Amino acid sequence: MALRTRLTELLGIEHPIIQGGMAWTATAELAAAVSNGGGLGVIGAGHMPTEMLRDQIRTAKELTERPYGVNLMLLTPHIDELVELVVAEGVPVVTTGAGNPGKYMEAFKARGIKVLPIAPTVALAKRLESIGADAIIGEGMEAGGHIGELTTMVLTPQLVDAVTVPVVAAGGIADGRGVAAAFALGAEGVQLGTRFMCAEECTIHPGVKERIVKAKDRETIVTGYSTGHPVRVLKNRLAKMIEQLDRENRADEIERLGTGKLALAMREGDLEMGSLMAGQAAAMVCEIRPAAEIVCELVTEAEAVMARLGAARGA
Ligand code: TUI
Repeated sequence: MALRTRLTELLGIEHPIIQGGMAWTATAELAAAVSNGGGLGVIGAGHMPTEMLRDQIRTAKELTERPYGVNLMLLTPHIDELVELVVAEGVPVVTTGAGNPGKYMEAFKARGIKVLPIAPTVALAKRLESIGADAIIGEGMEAGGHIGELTTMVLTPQLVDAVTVPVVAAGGIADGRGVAAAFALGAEGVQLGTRFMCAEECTIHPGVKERIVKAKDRETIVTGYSTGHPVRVLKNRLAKMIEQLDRENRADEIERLGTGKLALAMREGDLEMGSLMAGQAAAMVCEIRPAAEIVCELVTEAEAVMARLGAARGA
């Protein structure tokens, strides 16, 4: 089974499946497991101290011979230092989120690093292509964490029409049907976060995995619109408190209340006062499985869907 596209060619991977680089969640262990399964595993740098990211990169290098990536969250205050580190370590692939990586593009390219920025709009995608992005990850607002305004269904085909580099669809994809749908929209790869949170190798607190497995269709909410950085999370006590502050436009207090809460959820398993960033696809994640099995199942299912559609057309 193989879905070969310009993305698999570009990254030197077997399957066009990228694992979202989730802060406090996507550690070297998860990234290596996804890469060993033939996808692209990605370490989520988030607000990680530089030394910790160095350890994570070195661990990934020990655990896999295959390409892997690092996601850089551009809002982090010490981003310059993190960029310097990934360049020095020669990380094969960088994905970026929450901003425009333009300032760092030259440094990445000079080291031969493939750059896949996440873009929530067509305008930003075009700008990023013009400064050398190797592919664009279009993330719809079904995704977890920090999100844009457009849905995956609407964003993906517009990106495909607007840029010539490969487009990767993200947001709301949890199974092979979603992969096939993304391909139907013209994407040449997909990125999944929430599904990989429930990989066996994902080192988050087991309580969070259980919450995702049990999640129903209306379990997530978007909070923090008043801060300019809306985030999708699973509903809990913290989300309700932030929702109230949002209504009162108390952005400063939301920032204060939110500090450290992602780690509180993912590392300590505080399901009520932690920030349970996850996408709408949580409702479609029903089990905890090894990452390589998830990658394999996504591809096998997607191929079956596409074969079925092809057969239906021919009938
Ligand atoms: O980055 C994400 N998801 C994230 S980052 C994160 S950590 C965080 N915590 C609190 C507040 C903010 C972040 C949790 N989840 N996804 C990729 C993504 N990037 N979604 C949206 C964007 C984005 C937004 C604006 C990318 C570029 C952008 O550009 C604005 C501009 O033109 O500079």
